[in-house]
Amino acid sequence: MDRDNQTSEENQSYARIEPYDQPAGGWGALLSVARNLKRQETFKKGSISLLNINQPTGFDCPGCAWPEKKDAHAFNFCENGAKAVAFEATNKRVTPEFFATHTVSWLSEQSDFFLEDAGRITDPMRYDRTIDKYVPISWDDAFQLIAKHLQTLDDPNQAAFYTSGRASNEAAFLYQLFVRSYGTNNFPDCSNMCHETTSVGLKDSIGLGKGTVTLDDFDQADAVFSFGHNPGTNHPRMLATLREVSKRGGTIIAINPLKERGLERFQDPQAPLEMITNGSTPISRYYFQPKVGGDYAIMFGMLKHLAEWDQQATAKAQEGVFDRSFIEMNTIGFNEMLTEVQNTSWSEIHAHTGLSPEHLEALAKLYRESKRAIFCWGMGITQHRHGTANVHMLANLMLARGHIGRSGAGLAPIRGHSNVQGDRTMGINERPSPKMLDNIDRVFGIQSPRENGMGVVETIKAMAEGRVKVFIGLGGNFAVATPDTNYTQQALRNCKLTVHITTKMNRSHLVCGQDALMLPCLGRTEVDIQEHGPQSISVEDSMSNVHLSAGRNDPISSDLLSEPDIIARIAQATLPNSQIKWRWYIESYDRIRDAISEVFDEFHDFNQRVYQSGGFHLEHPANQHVWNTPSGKAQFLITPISEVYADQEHRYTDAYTQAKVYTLMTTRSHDQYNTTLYGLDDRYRGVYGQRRVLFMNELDIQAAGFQPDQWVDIESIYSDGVKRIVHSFRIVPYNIPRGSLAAYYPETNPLVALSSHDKYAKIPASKSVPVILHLGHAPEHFNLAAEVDPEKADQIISTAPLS
Ligand SMILES: Nc1nc2c(c(=O)[nH]1)N[C@H]1C(S)=C(S)[C@@H](COP(=O)(O)OP(=O)(O)OC[C@H]3O[C@@H](n4cnc5c(=O)[nH]c(N)nc54)[C@H](O)[C@@H]3O)O[C@H]1N2
Ligand SMILES: Nc1nc2c(c(=O)[nH]1)N[C@H]1C(S)=C(S)[C@@H](COP(=O)(O)OP(=O)(O)OC[C@H]3O[C@@H](n4cnc5c(=O)[nH]c(N)nc54)[C@H](O)[C@@H]3O)O[C@H]1N2
Ligand SMILES: [Mo]
Repeated sequence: MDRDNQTSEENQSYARIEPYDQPAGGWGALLSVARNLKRQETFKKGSISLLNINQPTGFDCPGCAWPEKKDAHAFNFCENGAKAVAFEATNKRVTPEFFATHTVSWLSEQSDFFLEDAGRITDPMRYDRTIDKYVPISWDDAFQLIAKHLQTLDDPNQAAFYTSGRASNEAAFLYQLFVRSYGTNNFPDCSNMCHETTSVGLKDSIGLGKGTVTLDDFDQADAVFSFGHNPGTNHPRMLATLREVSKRGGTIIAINPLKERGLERFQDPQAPLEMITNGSTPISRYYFQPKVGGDYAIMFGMLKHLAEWDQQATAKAQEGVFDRSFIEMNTIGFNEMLTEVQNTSWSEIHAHTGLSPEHLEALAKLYRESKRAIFCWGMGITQHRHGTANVHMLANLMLARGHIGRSGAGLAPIRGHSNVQGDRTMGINERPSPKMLDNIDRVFGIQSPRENGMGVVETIKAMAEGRVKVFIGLGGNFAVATPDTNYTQQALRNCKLTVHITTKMNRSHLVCGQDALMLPCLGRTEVDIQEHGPQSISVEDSMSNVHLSAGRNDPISSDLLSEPDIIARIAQATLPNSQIKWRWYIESYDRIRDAISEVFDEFHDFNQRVYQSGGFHLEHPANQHVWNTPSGKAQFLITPISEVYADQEHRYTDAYTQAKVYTLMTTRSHDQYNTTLYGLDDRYRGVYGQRRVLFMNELDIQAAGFQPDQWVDIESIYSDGVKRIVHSFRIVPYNIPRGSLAAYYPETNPLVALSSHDKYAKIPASKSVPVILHLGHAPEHFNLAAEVDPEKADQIISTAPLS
């Protein structure tokens, strides 16, 4: 059906707000899987693929980085993993004929949903500016074009090489080897928008920027604290683990401004009894709703309570609260930290938490009472101007009670992309360690550049200022995932060449440099056949388990190359005098893995170990109380509260001193994978058929003189005075603390100033955007913005493009 034929009535009746009273998972999840497979015309193929997800001989789910259960049986996937697979394993194809009928200008007018839903790209394409269309190009010509551009730059640092976290270890390793052989460390990475604060913060605190727990620890923990992540949507397989914790009497404590359904109740689609009886398992026993950005003050307050209780106990000659012998043997900075905590008044702490003093004390007590505690966290902790400080504080709390290196306890950052952690391990890092560079140089006889390169924020600025002229993206959707959309897209257009190695079309491919290429690659679900036969790739999950992944499906087109192959061919064309036998590595990926084991000690006997069922685990040295920090000890690090929250002062510009400034978090709906939209519902939050919604506290709505359902424009306020505004968001009354707002990313990315980021890790502060609201009106595309009934799955659905 043509979408223009839909009556607006039909659309509006589907676009609705309807609170969801069911648990997360359950029949709703199964129904959604079936619908999504149908929509992608993949029912048969998709179902075969689903059985192979996360199996010892199958492929790694591209959905998230949550580890697989060791005793994987028939199913080891979830609703949103199934959507990710269906989206990749679709039968829909974007062919040269498609591009011959559509100009890039026309495509740019279409929604992000339309672009990606069009299907898999089948052929390498080059942008032809004279006709404003993508036209086919041979692979060889494409590689020559890249080579020509890279060879004619004045300085290798004028090129930047982006990685999105789905790239395999093998692809990532070759990519960094090529880029360093070429001569730069410019590795902007999706991690720069995601868990970089974790990587930087944990490296400072415990010597390595990774989590310390494994799945087994969840079997022994007595308390699991969940700070700022939404497993029901983003890591649904984690709910099965949390369900087990809850069932055996462990305490789960959620700290989240939004009441997320997955953190409240879960019906496990793989537990027959629960499904048949329509039962569910409560997840969190305690749910604390701080204001957005309140976590730092909360953790600071927890420490202050612990310190006071410790003093009281020792005064009575009772056992203290802190693990003094652990602290003595393993750490530095404890007393300095305590002094800072003691010198900070309760009123200063309470001003920023958004919790009542009683609730804060109760939370601290829960932590004090736990003998084996796990801290989990996600974007609610990392994507703040004080994200690294947040991570330091998580580590402080854990170290103070000796919870690191103890079974059933430790730090569990919940990573996003399925191999984002592995890409970093493989050397995708703009600030590489000298040791790694020395190893690479020794093994390959090259001279890696020693100066640090650029991450995402610096790269955007450099492109805008003409200092970076070639942008190459290994996956991802840089133009949409990054902050300050208008500025960023102009920066990309400034480039001489933009290249995207990709499976599906997205907006980044339409924001072209003078020259632009789209290079289609194999996806995870597809078989990758090279000289020595079918190849596997490897990935590292959120808990440092490394294992193989091999697709089974026939490739969607005979003209696709694998990611490692594309990288090797770019390298060969660009560096004709290189001593590295690029294409030789592609004949068998075992050779890439052998090379990896020569560079990284922890990957010794890589091939031998990774072919064992389930792969192998990379030990975190901190669990053996080995601290690879400058001091050789774990480090307590504290930032004064006044410094953390000082940036709030900069929000007010003269023109707006009278306006109420809210803090907006930009977050994910249930029907999206980052910039990929699967649909327009956010089931657990009761939103259907639309995405331009703004969650707001009822009292704030009243106080501002607004009404539910009213349309508003959102404007962000930064001291640089640049006007950043997005139009036509519908107010949805919601259980969210006063002063805090929530809306979906990426529609709100135009609001996030590039300069607003964590000081150390430079992650854009996309969870704390200072905004004011203006009265608005329904979007022009409102009829299009309404999704059609999902039962009519073959219909086109569309959202308005980014403003
Ligand atoms: N289906 C699906 N799966 C995904 C993704 C996806 O888009 N779709 N994305 C993948 C990626 S790359 C990532 S990084 C992860 C992201 O997974 P999450 O870390 O869950 O990311 P968000 O959806 O942004 O949700 C952030 C959560 O933090 C809360 N929050 C916001 N601000 C604050 C705050 O100041 N304090 C606290 N305590 N909480 C806060 C929000 O209410 C929300 O529950 O998921 C991965 N998995
Ligand atoms: N405001 C705001 N902004 C954010 C966030 C937020 O919470 N709020 N979250 C941030 C986070 S956590 C992240 S990780 C980033 C995500 O940033 P990115 O990783 O850049 O974005 P994705 O949307 O995951 O990329 C999707 C694209 O990847 C391509 N793709 C999919 N599979 C493959 C594959 O197998 N190979 C290749 N080569 N390409 C493939 C497809 O073309 C698809 O369109 O966004 C960040 N931006
Ligand atoms: Mo992420």
